[in-house]
Amino acid sequence: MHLHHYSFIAEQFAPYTQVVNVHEFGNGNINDTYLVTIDTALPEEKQFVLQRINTQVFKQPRLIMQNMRAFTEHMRRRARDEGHQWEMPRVIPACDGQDFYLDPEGNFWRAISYVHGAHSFETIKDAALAREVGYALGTFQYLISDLPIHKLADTLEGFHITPRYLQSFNRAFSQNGFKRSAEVKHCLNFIEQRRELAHVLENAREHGRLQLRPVHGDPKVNNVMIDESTGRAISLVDLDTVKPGLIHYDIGDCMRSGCNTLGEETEQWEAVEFDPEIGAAILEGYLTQARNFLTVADYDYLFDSIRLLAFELGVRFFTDYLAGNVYFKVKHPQHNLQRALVQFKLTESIEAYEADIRHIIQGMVSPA
Ligand code: GN1
Ligand code: MG
Repeated sequence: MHLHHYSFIAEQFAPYTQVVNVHEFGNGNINDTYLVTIDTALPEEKQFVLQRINTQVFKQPRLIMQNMRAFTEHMRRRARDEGHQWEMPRVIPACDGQDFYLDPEGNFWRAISYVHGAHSFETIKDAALAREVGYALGTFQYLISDLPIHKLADTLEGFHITPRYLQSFNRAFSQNGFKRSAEVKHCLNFIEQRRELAHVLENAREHGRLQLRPVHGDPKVNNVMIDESTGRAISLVDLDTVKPGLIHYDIGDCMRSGCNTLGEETEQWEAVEFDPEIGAAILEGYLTQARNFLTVADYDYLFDSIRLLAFELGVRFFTDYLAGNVYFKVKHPQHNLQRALVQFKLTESIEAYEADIRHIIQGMVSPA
């Protein structure tokens, strides 16, 4: 599409103002994201985020917008009432008052405010940032924790239910005649050896040990907004997957993202490792907030969740590779295979550090 076309879309959310610039923003694997600059004197309104929702993945995008209205308002109010320095992106309505714009081709567009004076990082370089990332997740979960889950629609059915991803893997595996390179064989073996693992959180939920709560769904490092002047986390963005779930999905996802300091896009998958010091700092920051709402059973599944979410994402990438790259955006045909290898190597490293990670968690449950 042409810049001119994007300006036209952006204008649907900014009537009466001149659109100065629209450029691609971030590197999301699902939606298309743009940063729009408009001609206004108000610094906090100069830019906003414009997104085309991938409706192959999010089949009911209107539900996303409904959720977003409900929980952002709730969380903003709670943050203000309790004196938290915290920002929630705002939904920007289109000219006709709706929370989205459908273009003539049927694409679903929405606009949200940009968290002004803040930026995010792709990977974690030091313990101070790690603590902020953990703090961001804890604060987010805390501010949303009193919103009854029935007020949140399910925007993506089956999201983070690991056994379902294994079923999809089975289907993709049986339907596709693919070349079995050494890497593919490695992934197949890796999954085979860990099938049982996939059920750990869902079993705990079925047995009543873990309960559904509102979750973020995608708290990876680059979704944490860090205030440029203070270095403190002030927001956790990318809110399409906020829905009822297990908070362990969030903890595991945040840890698999933050503790892989080479990043999930590295081509050197064999060098990927879990960094236990970064892990300890993320958990420390997280628990400053989460200590108030975690149960004893919640702590019991922390290690499992860290291991599981890395494994799950590996299975998801590998399945998409087998299925012909239909879910995650790719830059080349082997991209999802490479990403799967990264997550599996990370899983292996988490397994190797199991005793240390459990020790770190134990020390935080009962501080000396
Ligand atoms: C996808 O689109 P993005 O990058 O925000 C995915 C997450 C994965 C992530 C891996 C809806 O998120 O679950 O963890 O890629 N989102 C969805 O980078 O599937
Ligand atoms: Mg996302």
